[in-house]
Amino acid sequence: MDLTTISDITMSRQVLLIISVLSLGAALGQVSYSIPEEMAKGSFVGNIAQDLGLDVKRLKSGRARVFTRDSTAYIELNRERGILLLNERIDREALCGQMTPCALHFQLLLEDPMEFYSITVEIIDINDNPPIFITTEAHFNISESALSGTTFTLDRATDLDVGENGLKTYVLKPTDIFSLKMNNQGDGIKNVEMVLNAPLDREKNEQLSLVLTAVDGGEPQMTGTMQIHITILDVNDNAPVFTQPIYKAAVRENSPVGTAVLTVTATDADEGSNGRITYSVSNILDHARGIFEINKRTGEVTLNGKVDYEKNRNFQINVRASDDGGLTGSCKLIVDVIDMNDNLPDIHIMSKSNVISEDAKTNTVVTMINVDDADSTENGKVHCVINDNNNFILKSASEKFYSLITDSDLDRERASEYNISVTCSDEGVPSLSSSVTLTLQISDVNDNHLG
Ligand SMILES: *[C@@H]1O[C@H](CO)[C@@H](O)[C@H](O)[C@H]1NC(C)=O
Ligand SMILES: [Ca+2]
Ligand SMILES: [Ca+2]
Ligand SMILES: [Ca+2]
Repeated sequence: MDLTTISDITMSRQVLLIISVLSLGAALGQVSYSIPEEMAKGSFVGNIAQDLGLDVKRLKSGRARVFTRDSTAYIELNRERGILLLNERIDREALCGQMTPCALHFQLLLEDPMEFYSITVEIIDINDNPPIFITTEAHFNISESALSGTTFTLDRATDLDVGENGLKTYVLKPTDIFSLKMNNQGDGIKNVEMVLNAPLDREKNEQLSLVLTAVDGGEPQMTGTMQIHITILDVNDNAPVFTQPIYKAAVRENSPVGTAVLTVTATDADEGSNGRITYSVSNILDHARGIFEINKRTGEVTLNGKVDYEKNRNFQINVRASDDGGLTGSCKLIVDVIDMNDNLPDIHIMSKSNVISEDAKTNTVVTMINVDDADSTENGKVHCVINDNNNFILKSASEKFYSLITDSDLDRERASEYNISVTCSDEGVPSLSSSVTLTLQISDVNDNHLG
């Protein structure tokens, strides 16, 4: 009486005939058949007359018929041929769901004398249902900082078939970032989870797509799939980075407040506020304080004070870029000041004779002059000249030093006083110049004899 001995489901029918020891006179025996589901109406089920050892005439005379307690008569008796036929196509899933074995139980009744035989027809499952996911798309939002080993529960699939034809396993692809973990929960139902195996990086890959496939164990195998869409959520894992570590700029001295110096730029790979940059001046020496201003949104550096080449020829400013999450990057800004010709030559009389004797010899030094110009290069190169070229020479000792010397004999009687103007000009364009006037008295010597 063991139906589980029916092992080969590809064998469409197999008969077990058991003649029971009778307890109630009329019940004579039991016959079992097995047929696959989904056979067409009219298909042969079993040769009942032969299997019970009954003559077809006896079937006729006994008005043999099939008796079922429930109303559906799936199996009918062909009395003329003594065989059982399928009266209606059977869907095992509709008839038994997940119950196994799935069998029809009915009796063959005969009259004169009254007899009955119990007949069992087992309906063998065929693999006519694929595994199915209720929802075919799943969406996950996963932080890029999620740790390896984090698990995410996936929806299970169902397969209406039973046994080997039922759901067997799952496959997740691709396998580089997530793997699949199935926990058998004891009742044969597998809990499916995907496990993170590799670090995520939103900046490299913001969307991931995977396919979960459920497969059954039937032959041929059937499958069902679910798309898994993953959005990687940003965390603030990138600091702002300047496009250059050092920026160089030049600004003319005396440029007005508001003059643009240059624009620094930093980028941040993160998203939204994690990537929104605020620029600021982070570290500035006293001499540069207040002279430069940075636009915190655009990074444009402008002049906010006066730059004077003669005071500072260059500035070094540290600029910081901060994102809203508090990460920072920095760069250095070196600003050279371009000299403008804004200084007059400065004439300084080092020593001076106010009076000179008229018999002083040629080449007598009368005055020593030091001239300086705070500007640089051409703007600071100075040449001095005098207005009197007859009696005096302005002799250059070095670039910055001049001596005024006598060039001829002086004669008080001709001129008792000289006003010598010294003019010093730089080579700037336009040139700037300054002048001083030296007044020199000629002292008398008794050189005119009365006669
Ligand atoms: C993922 O995040 C988006 C945007 O914040 C949201 O609209 C969506 O509902 C989230 N999805 C899930 C599955 O949490
Ligand atoms: Ca089936
Ligand atoms: Ca199946
Ligand atoms: Ca990020």
